[in-house]
Amino acid sequence: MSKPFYITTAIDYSNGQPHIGHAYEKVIADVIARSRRSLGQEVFFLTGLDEHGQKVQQAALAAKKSPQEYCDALAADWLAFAQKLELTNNDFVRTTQPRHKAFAQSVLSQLHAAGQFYKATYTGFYSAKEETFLMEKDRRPDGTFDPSYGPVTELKEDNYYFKLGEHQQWLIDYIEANPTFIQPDYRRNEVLGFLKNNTLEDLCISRPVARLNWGIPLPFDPEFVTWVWFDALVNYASIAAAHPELALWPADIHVIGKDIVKFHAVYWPIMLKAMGQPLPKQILVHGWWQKDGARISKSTGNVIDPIAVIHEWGLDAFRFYVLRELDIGPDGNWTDAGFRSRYQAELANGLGNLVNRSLSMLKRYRQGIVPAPSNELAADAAKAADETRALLRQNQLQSALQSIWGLVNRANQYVDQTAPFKLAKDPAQAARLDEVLYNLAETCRVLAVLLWPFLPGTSTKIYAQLGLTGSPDQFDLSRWGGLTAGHAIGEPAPLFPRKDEPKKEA
Ligand code: ME8
Repeated sequence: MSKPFYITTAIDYSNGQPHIGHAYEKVIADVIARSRRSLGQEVFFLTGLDEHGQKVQQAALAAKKSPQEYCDALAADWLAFAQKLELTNNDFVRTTQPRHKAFAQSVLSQLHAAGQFYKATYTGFYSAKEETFLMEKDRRPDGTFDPSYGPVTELKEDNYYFKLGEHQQWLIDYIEANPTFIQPDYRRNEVLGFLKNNTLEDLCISRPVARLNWGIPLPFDPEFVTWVWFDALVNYASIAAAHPELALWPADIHVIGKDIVKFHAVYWPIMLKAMGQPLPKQILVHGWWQKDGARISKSTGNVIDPIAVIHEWGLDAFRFYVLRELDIGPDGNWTDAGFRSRYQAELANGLGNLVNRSLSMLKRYRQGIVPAPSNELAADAAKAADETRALLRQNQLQSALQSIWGLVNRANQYVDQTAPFKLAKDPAQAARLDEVLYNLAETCRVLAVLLWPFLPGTSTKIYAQLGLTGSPDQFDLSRWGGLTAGHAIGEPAPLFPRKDEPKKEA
C-alpha cells in the first residue's frame, strides 16, 4: 500500500471561539483532502488545537478555571465546529494529549543528547503577549516597541537554546533546490530574502516554570517547560507517529496562514533536520480575511461569526464563498453584500436554477424517466472535468470552481438556446426534447461529481434528486454517460432557496 497523502492545518490556540480565519483554513484543507480522495488517493487529514502556552494560561485564569478544565471545555466547542464545517479529518490533535506530550519529550531528549541545545542567561526584553524575546534592534526609531507586542518588560533569565544558526545555509540551499516547498512563490521569496539578509539567532525553546507552568516539562530539566511553538510544531510528527501502520511522515502539505510562515518554513525544517527526519513536501500559505476593508478584531467588533453565517445561509454557501472569493495566497475582504451577491448569482440563479429546472422539466415532460443518451454537452462536460482534475492536483481551488461554473453557465445557456418548454408544446419535436433533457440531467450528474470536494451536501442532494444511489465522491464518475435510459429520477427541490433582500434602514 502506498503512503497516504498527509495534509495538516495549523492547530488553533485554544483561547477563544473559532473565527472566520480558522474556518477558512480548515475548509481549504478539507477540500484538498476530499479532492485527493476523489482522485483515488488515500488521505490522512489532521487538524486540532494548540493548548499550551501563556495565551491559553492567561485565558484560563481570566475564566477562573484550571488550564486543563478550560481547554477541555473549549475542545468540545472546536470539535463541534469541525463537524459543523463537515471536515473529513482523520484525527484531531490536542497538544495536552499524552500521546503528543510523550512524543514531544522524546524529541527534546533526542536533540538534547545530540548536543543541539545549550543553556544560557538572557538579559533583555520580553513581550508576554507574543511570547517572544526582543532586542535593541527591534525598537522603532522613536525607541519604543511596536504596540502589537503589548507591554514589554525587562528580563534576565536562564533558558535553553536550540542551535538554529548552524543550519542557515543548508536551509537556503534546500529552499532554492525545491521551488515548490513554500507556495505561493512570493512567500518563498520572502523566506529566502529573510534568510539571506539576516543571521539566524539561536532559538529559545524553554520557559522557566517559575514564570509559566502550562507547558510540556523539559525531560532533562524540570525547572523548565517547552516553549509553545516547539511543542506545537511537533504535533505534525507526533500524530504521524501515533499511527505507525500508516507511515505518514513526511507530510505532503501543511496548510497555514501568512503570519506563521517563519515558524513553519524556518524553525520547523531545521528542527526536522536536527531530528534526522525528512521535510514536509509543501508549506501552502493562505492570506488573511478582513471585513469591510478593516482588520478582523474582537475588540473593535469587526468580526464574522462563521457559525451564524452557516446557520443563516447553509454550510455550502459558506464554503463556496470563501473559496470562490479568495485564491490561496492573497488577503481577502469579506463583505456581506459580496456574499449575498455570489449566493444569488452563482448558487441560486446559477447552479440551483440549472438543477431545478433541468430535473423539473424531466419530471413534467417525461415523468422523471431518463431518455436515451445524447452527447451534445459531452465535450463541454469533459473539458470542465479535465480542467478541474488538473487544477485540483495543483490545489488551485478557486480556478477549479471557475472552471466548474463554466459548465454551469454553458448548461444554463443551452436551456435558453434549446428552449425545451417550447419543444414540449410540439409533438413533432419529441425526439429533440429527449436529447435536450438527457444532456441537462447528465450535466447535473457530472456537476455533482465535480462539486463533491467543495460542496459535499449540495453534491449529495443533486445525486439524490437524480435518483442515484451511492455517493458522487469518485472523480471518475464524472465521465459522460452515467445516466442510462429508463432510469427514474427522484424529486427535484430547490438547492439554494432565494433570500429576501435585507430590509433597508428607514
Ligand atoms: O497561530 N484570516 O494559532 P491561531 C485567515 N497556534 N486566517 C487567519 C486569520 C484571518 N483573519 N486569523 C488567523 C496559531 N488565521 C498557532 C498555530 S501551528 C503548529 C500553531 C489563521 O489560532 C492563522 O494564520 O492564532 C493560522 O494559520 C490559524 O488561523 C490559527 O491561528
